[in-house]
Amino acid sequence: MDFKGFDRPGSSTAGDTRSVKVMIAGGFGTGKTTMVRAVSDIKPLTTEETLTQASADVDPLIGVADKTQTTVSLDFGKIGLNETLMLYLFGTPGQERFWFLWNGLFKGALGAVVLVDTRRLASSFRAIEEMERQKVPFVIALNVFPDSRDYPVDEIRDALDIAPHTPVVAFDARDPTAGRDVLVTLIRHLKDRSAAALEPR
Ligand SMILES: Nc1nc2c(ncn2[C@@H]2O[C@H](COP(=O)(O)OP(=O)(O)OP(=O)(O)O)[C@@H](O)[C@H]2O)c(=O)[nH]1
Ligand SMILES: [Mg+2]
Repeated sequence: MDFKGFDRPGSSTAGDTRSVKVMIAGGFGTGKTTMVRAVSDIKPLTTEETLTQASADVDPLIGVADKTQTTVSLDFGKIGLNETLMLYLFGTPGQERFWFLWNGLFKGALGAVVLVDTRRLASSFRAIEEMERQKVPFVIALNVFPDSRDYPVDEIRDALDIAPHTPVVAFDARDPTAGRDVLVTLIRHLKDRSAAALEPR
């Protein structure tokens, strides 16, 4: 993928390789850590702790009942999309009590993947608001679970109240190839946006 003319904060070039910071965001238990683990070329850094009963009321486990761990700080992974483009992946914590960490984490991010579990759409509202507030371009990745319903994309778009140009793709966070495809969609979206910004008005 050609990445010329893509100079913005959040990307740096060393030799022929461009490094880009990408956030993996989304609501509690939507599969952020799972995605970073699946796609990372290196053994990812994760900061997971055992889920406590104290969080059960604020972050219900509907649909992810066998979940035992939650991210308390961040996930970190790295993936080379091709010989010249390296993505540094920063997974955010999903539990509300750790959201105060988001500000620092987003610094210098070029784009984000927002994971959504369609069985619990509302859990990702706050992440989407945060992308819009911090002006980080994003794609929506629907993490499909066995009992997820197959909603038309337009319905999802309406429910999430996102702009028509924001890509929405469905995938399985456990599948490295599918996760990689989501990241390619994000990079294409970033390129389209920067091309559009350069067009005369
Ligand atoms: N069936 C299925 N299970 C998944 C999938 N992705 C994640 N899981 C499971 O769902 C649970 C949640 O995944 P995590 O990766 O911990 O989610 P997270 O978004 O990092 O969660 P927090 O850090 O607590 O916000 C785990 O038990 C995973 O094994 C998926 O695509 N399909
Ligand atoms: Mg996590």
